[in-house]
Amino acid sequence: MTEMTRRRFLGNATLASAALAAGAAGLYSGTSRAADFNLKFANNLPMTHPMNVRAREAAKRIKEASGGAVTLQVFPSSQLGGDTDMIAQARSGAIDFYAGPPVILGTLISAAQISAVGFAFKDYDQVWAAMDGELGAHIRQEIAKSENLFAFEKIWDNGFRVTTTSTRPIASPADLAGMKLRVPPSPMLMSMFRSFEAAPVSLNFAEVYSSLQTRIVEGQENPLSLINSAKLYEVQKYCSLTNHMWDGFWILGNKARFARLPADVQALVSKHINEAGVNMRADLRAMQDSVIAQLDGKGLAISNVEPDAFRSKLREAGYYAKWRENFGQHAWQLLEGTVGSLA
Ligand code: X2X
Repeated sequence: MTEMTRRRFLGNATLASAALAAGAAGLYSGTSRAADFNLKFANNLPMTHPMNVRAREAAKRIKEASGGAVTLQVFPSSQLGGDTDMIAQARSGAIDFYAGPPVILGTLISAAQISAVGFAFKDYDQVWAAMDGELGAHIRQEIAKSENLFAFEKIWDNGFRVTTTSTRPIASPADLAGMKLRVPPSPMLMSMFRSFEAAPVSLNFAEVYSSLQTRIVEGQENPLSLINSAKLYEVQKYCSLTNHMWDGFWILGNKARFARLPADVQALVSKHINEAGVNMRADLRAMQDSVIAQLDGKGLAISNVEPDAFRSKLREAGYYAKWRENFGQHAWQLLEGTVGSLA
């Protein structure tokens, strides 16, 4: 049975005949051969984060369903390099799949960062309506226009970004003035924190913990679940619930490498990657309530902010006008169709 399943996935004629010959000679059992398709998935998140828990589960399901013919190797924690490197590797085909945050993808494909406009999405209902709907489809089309990348249908979740600091809590935009804050390599985040007159420093996530520990920067901004799983509470004092933007991860594939896979392998991989994404969204949502209590228990001083003051400051700084022009009227309308007017 296993061997028959394997054969179904041996779309490549050479491999198929080699397998048949080897099988006829009784040279292998279905479980002892190396995989025929060995795929690599790299990302920047810790092994314990729902992204990697679900990715490993998908890998297991893909292996089982293909009788061992297809393996998906998961490389968490920027093991293959920081995001800037991973994007380059996904583009060149050195890795098959990369979890690309819209904010970082914006360095390459500006249209991809529209989902990260500051204080746009108010809750997850708005996020998934837009990202599983027309706005998401528009963004995937823009990504697919790039020479060598495409995005799977279901975007994965990172979360609503909040701000942690070691020096002072952030209650109003004025508290951000002059603050040395780590942000990902991201035009959108740079633009936003410059509009707040902060001093944003762009660093890959792999360097966040040490840059906070050595106080090269005073703070950083990331979703609560990641602040928890990356243990940033060990090197930060305050956590201000700015919820200044939602961010996720497009699972990006290298076009040429994916196109070389047989159609049934493509379908199998797509199904399990999309399913894993939907499941990890639910995992993160289920964690949301408990994570604040956990971080509080670990000594972070957590406080709320009033978002209106932040939104007004961005408006006054011309932030929304600038990005509306950058993304164009069509895309902006798709965003405002879900979140309401941003002007
Ligand atoms: O680098 C970050 O801060 C992270 C992990 O949130 C992203 O991937 C954008």
